[in-house]
Amino acid sequence: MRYADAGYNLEIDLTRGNIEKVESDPRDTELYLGGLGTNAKIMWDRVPPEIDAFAPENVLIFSAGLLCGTPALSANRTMVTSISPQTKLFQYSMMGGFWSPELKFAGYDKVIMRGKAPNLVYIWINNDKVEIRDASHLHGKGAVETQELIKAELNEPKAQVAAIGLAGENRVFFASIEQARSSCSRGGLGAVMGSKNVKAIAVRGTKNINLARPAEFMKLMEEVKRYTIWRNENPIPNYMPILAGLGSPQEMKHDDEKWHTENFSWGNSRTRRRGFWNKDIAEDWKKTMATMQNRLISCFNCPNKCGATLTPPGQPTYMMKCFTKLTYTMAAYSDLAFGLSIAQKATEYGIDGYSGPQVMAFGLELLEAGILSEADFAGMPEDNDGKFYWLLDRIVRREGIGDILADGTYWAAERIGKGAHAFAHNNIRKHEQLPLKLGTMDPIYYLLYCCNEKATVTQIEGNFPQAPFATQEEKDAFVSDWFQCPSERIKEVVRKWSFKGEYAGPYYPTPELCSEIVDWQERMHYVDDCVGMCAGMSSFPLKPPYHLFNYPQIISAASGIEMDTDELVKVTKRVRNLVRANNIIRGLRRVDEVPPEDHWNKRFPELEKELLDTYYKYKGWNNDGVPTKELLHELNLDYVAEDFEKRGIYSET
Ligand code: MTE
Ligand code: MTE
Ligand code: MTE
Ligand code: SF4
Ligand code: MG
Ligand code: W
Repeated sequence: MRYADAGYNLEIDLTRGNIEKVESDPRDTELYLGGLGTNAKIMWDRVPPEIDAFAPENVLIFSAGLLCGTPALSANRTMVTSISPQTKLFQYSMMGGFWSPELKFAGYDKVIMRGKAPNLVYIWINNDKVEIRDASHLHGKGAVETQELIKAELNEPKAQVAAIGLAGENRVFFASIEQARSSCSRGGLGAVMGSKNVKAIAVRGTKNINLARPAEFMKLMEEVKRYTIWRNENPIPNYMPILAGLGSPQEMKHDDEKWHTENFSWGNSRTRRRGFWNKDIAEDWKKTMATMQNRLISCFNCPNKCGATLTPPGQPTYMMKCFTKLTYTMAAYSDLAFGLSIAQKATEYGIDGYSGPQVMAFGLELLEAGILSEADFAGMPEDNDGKFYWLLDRIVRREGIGDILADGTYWAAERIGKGAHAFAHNNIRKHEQLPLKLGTMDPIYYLLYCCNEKATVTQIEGNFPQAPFATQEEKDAFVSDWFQCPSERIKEVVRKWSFKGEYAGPYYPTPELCSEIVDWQERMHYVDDCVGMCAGMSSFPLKPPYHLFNYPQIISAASGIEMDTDELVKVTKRVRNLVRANNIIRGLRRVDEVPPEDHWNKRFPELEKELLDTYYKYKGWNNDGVPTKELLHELNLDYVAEDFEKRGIYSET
């Protein structure tokens, strides 16, 4: 009997229309847990680096995590994995909501798609009955609309549907996949789905997932629940309200946007607007939110409510959360009402709320600079908000200038030439980043920006505070009940870390300490992305209910896999290196691990070099960022080392 795992994957060959239910290898679950981990193994085995993102040979995987479908609070993430059209690298995006528990209840851990359907289809998984159905009547339908249409047509109101919109069908490089209140947003996986002619995947399941030691598991969950309630009643004092409690950043709950609007950049990540936030704007935006917001909502089996349903006047209702609240507003130098209204249309089209607005602002900047001409924008309205609506329509249809912008800022600049690359200035690995531009370099951010394998979300949010606490009392108080922290050294950093003096950035924490902190933050992200846990209960907030010291028992009681903290850390290392290996064979090297050049006004080239050197060494990678043979051997990844050897990767100078 399999525990926690359903034990079966669905293998779908879209070209032939062939569907197989295939038993998975329990040894892979032990080695890679599930979700991101086992996805990375499948990608490694099946998709060599010569395969383009849109080639039929590329594989697109929708995976539940190991704990999804168990009663574990907030275990609801679906990890979607493929090759990204934008970065040309291994991409994983994820969505919460309700889809992956439903897949587990239907009896599967993953849906693995290869090939390309001859015409637009959707997949309908109803327990043991799986069909590929015609979707020609859904051409051009919205990503949210499609979910409702499919449920109605199947007469299955309880089915969970993940769908693409027009942007995905037209292979916009930043097309998303939308599901309920969730979105698999970054890196253009919606375009990969579109390239396979798959409009949606609907799933309904009514089976159970087995637990290895149910009584023990439920006892552990009681503790998680108790601590979650306590932690939500006790937000971290003097910390940004959106990050002081649990969950993903609480943008739907909080109205005060002074910090974002004055510290993040507006337009195409250009202008910081000091002194922007005032009483009138605060009142206006508060009113907008009060008018449009219906209620706060959760994902499957989660006590938090990070999302909201919104109804902009005269528009359909949609779901929103986190920082997408502000990206359109700030890209267009407009107000919140505009941002929330255009986001409804963009969600229906299915585009990433981070890249989308920046790409539009980038287009307008090129027009202003004379690199693009009026003729390129023929027909565009005069008013500011109208320009963005117009551009959105052109991009998702790939019409005129929209066809070029639909490739994202990096590839658009490549096509436009004439110095356009200088305007694509906010990318990591060819992909738009959040428009955050800061004064002085921060060494922890630096490493996460450079080296994070999920380059589309920096994952800077983590169990370590984003800034020092102001007073010694606060520092000591914070550390006093920090049982989630794995090392005394890291606690010592929080006790000492200050805004000024000997223990201020960028030289403190030292590169060695930064490596240790970043390694811990990453580890937590990798566990979450393998077991399908929401980061909002684990790797994102300070002092979360899930951590390195209860995770091993929870995973073990659920799956029956022998596990302690050391073993769990080893698994995360294995997965992290396997994900990286997928990128190394696609050419990723040290030269690619750079933050946007103007991310900080003040840079420290020597310190930056030392940070990267130290971090690589800490990780067991060579000076070019390639995992060494010794490390790969230690992690049971000899097959990766052999492949690197064969490709001549170790003999490069
Ligand atoms: N959970 C995991 N495991 N991995 C992640 O990257 N991102 C968080 C949160 N939970 C994240 C995660 C962030 S920042 C947000 S805004 C929400 O998930 C996004 O929710 P969605 O993907 O369901 O839309
Ligand atoms: N794009 C759309 N369409 N909808 C969203 O909710 N969330 C943003 C961003 N882009 C969002 C979006 C947020 S808050 C985060 S953290 C990232 O997507 C998450 O990226 P992922 O889904 O690729 O993990
Ligand atoms: N980048 C930095 N430097 N710091 C952050 O906290 N958070 C990520 C992303 N990139 C983050 C970041 C996530 S999940 C979101 S949704 C957005 O930035 C907004 O994060 P914030 O609202 O905490 O600033
Ligand atoms: Fe969803 Fe928020 Fe719960 Fe995460 S913490 S599962 S984003 S409601
Ligand atoms: Mg997502
Ligand atoms: W977010």
